[in-house]
Amino acid sequence: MGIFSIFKSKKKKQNEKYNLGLHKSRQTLGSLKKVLESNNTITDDLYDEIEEILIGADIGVDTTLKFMEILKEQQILKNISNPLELQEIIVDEIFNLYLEGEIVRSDINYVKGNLNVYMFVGVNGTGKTTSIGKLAYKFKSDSNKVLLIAADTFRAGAIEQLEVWAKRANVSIFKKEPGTDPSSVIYDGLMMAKHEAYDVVLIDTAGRLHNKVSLMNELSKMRRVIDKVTGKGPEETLLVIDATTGQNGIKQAEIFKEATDVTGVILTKLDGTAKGGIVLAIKNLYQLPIKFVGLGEKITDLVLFDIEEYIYGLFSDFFGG
Ligand SMILES: Nc1nc2c(ncn2[C@@H]2O[C@H](COP(=O)(O)OP(=O)(O)OP(=O)(O)O)[C@@H](O)[C@H]2O)c(=O)[nH]1
Ligand SMILES: [Mg+2]
Repeated sequence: MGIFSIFKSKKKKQNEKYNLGLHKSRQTLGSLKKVLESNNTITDDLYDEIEEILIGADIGVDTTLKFMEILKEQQILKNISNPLELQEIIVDEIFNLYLEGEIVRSDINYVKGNLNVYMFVGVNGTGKTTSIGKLAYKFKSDSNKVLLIAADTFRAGAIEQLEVWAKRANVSIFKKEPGTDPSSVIYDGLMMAKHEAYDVVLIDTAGRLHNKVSLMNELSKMRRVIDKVTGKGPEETLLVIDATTGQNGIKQAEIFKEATDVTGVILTKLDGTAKGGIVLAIKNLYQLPIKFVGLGEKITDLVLFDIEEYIYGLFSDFFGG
């Protein structure tokens, strides 16, 4: 049974955060339903319209073309002539496309009783600091002792911004003077975390993109420091990507992926875009799991990525939702 039938038969209850956070994207992809309804037969024109909507939702040209091939294949295979029956194939195949031969685990690497270190990287303004604040709150709510390390010593105001989040989440922060070498802040912060038996350390880094070589050098220096203090690398290095920046934005983030060992993606501002298809583009482009999505600006608006909730949120009108 495909995911479509499961949703349909279970009359799945909608996750409110996904429902609200995806309302803009639902308007774009939701127009698929109207297009399917307004056609009596399946024609090349209908396929062109579907393709246009998917590209407009930022699924990415390559992924869309791949998807369209699958859709046409399945239509022939299943002998479908009523356009509305394509709904089921669309939903099932988007699901399959995301899962394709992949690490789909979206939960975060975490070992109770250990010092768990998470590093956040990405282009400036993508939502690194905000996501750290939200995650700190999550970890704290799960009874962890949490420390934020202010290793963005570059941008004016960055340390203060992290302090505000530390207060909101009611967690500790380790900071030094602006302009200090980020690796030395990380070293001292981690030493403190080790001695004071913290469970979780979240490291904020600067988002500037100067040039690739110096970015690489700086990020590998940070990792060496983490290795040295903890005897292992970070549990996760999370690449933070802004969903509203579209295909160009995600291309920029590629530099970070090349510069360091990224283990997963946090996709922020999904609530601010009608182009929620970017989830599939990232998967296709980076072959990285999306671990969390930002669905708003409140401290509780960062949720574990769940492909089923995502697809249900996008296509709820297919299910009469
Ligand atoms: N609507 C919405 N806004 C978000 C989300 N995540 C972050 N933002 C906003 O995005 C803006 C930038 O966020 P920051 O956390 O400062 O981004 P950053 O990556 O730390 O930026 P730099 O430190 O300059 O590199 C802020 O105004 C946040 O409120 C989200 O999921 N939804
Ligand atoms: Mg920041």
